[in-house]
Formats: sequence, C-alpha cells, structure tokens
Amino acid sequence: MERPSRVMTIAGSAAGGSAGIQADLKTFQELDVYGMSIITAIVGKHPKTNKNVHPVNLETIEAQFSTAIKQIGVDGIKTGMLFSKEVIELVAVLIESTNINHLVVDPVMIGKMNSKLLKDDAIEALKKHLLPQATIITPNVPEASVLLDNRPISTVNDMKQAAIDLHRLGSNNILVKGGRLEGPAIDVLFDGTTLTTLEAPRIDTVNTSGAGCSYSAAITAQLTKGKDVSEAVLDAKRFITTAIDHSFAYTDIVGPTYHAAERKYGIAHEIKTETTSV
Ligand code: PXL
Repeated sequence: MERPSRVMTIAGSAAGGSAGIQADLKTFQELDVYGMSIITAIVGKHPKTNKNVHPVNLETIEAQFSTAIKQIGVDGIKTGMLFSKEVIELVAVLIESTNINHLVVDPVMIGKMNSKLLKDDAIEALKKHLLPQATIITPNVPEASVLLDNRPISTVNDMKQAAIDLHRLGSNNILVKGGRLEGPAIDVLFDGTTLTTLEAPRIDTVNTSGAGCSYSAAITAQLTKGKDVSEAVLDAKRFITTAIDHSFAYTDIVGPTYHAAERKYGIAHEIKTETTSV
C-alpha cells in the first residue's frame, strides 16, 4: 500500500476557511500529502465583544500533538500562527521531540485584516527557540523587517540583504516574500551561499487571504515528498501564483485563493528564477 508523507501544521484556526489551519489542510490535500493539524488559537471576531483571537491552552495543544504523533507519526512540520511566547516555547520542545527532517516556520505576525497574530514579547522566543531548528523560514517583508529590528525593506536589494542577515539567526534557508511590495511578486531565497529570486507577475486582485499560509504549507508538502529546498519553493510559488490567479470572493470581505486551481486549470504562470552566489 502506498502511503502519502505525513505533514503537520501547528497554527491558528481561521473560521472563514481561507487562511491558517484550514488553508494548510486544503493545500496538503491538493498536493497529496497526509495532513494533520494542531490548533494554537482560534481566530474569529465576536459580533458584540469584537474579541478576535481566542487562544487555546497549552494542555490542549499538547494533547493534540501527542494524539497525532501516536496515531500517525510525522515527516514534516509547518508552524503558522503561534500567538504567544508560551506557545512558542512549548511547540519548540514538541518539535525537538520528533526526528523530522523538514521544519518550515512561517513567522506569522499580522493577518491581512490586521488581526494581531503574534504578541510583541513572542518575537524573541521565536528567534531563540524556533528559527534555529528551521529548514526554512518564510517571512513576508513586514515580518522580515520586524525580525531585523524594524529595518526598512522596500526594494529587492533590501530583501536580498535581509535574507542574508536573517540567515544568521540559524535557519538553513530564508525565503523573503515580496508580495507586499509594488511591481511583480518577487521572492528571495537564500541558502547560505546562493541567492535566488523567484518572479511571478503581479495578479490584480485583493483576494489573497491565506496566500502566505498556503505557500509555506506547499513548501512543507514538497519537502516531505523528497524535493530539495529550491525545487520545493519553486513548485510552491507556482502553486500559490495559480491559486491567486483563480482567487475569488463571496462577500465584500477579502476572499480566498483557489487551492484547486492548479489541478483544475493547470499552471497559470511560469516563475522566472535567477541565481547568484554571494
Ligand atoms: O494569513 C495569516 C493568518 C494566519 N493564521 C491565521 C489567520 C491568518 C489571517 O487571518 O487567521 C489563523
């Protein structure tokens, strides 16, 4: 019997299904890996109190992790919204207790609708406990800036320097995602010796909720399927670009990317890459 590789996301639940755990599981299914989820917080705005982040307690996080490991086991892990220092510390210990070869850390800080997904005092914990264990980290430009003590990043050259400097925090690979800059969607990958830019056309849509989550989930899936980091990132960039190309909305609130797009319609855009050594 052929068994798919086992991929776990440790992240927040996004009730609308476009981001967080829900986006990760949809991505895993599309890429034919076995998905598991450990929920760290529940994001959903209460209509009266406006409370938006509902944390899950540490015991509940540990219970989910233990159950998934005992029932299934794990080949690769992705972390998304971790919210607090305490959760980061626990998750770091739980990850260390496995013998996985693939850890993707998406240092989620602020959601598209401005939800605060990481407390300020958690940044140091992320740097200390999680980044040194990571195969790859996938900050967008604002997150890269926060990890570099609020350094301004506004050009592709700034992103390249940011990737080089973030590498010193201990992750094996750095992917700085430039989707929030103007012009084409250019990301920068640094593996410690070479810099690769990955360029997709800018797609004219606001419906990109969960794009970052899905991108890092796709990287994790590809790594557990045996691809090396540069191939995994390229495949994942193609996947998310196609999902954004076919994104949609049901209401006047920012809509989801379409996870099934590549399977249904094929690749929408090829990704241009350029590699230079540092
Ligand atoms: O897209 C970032 C993100 C990650 N995780 C959760 C979210 C969001 C954005 O809303 O809700 C749980």
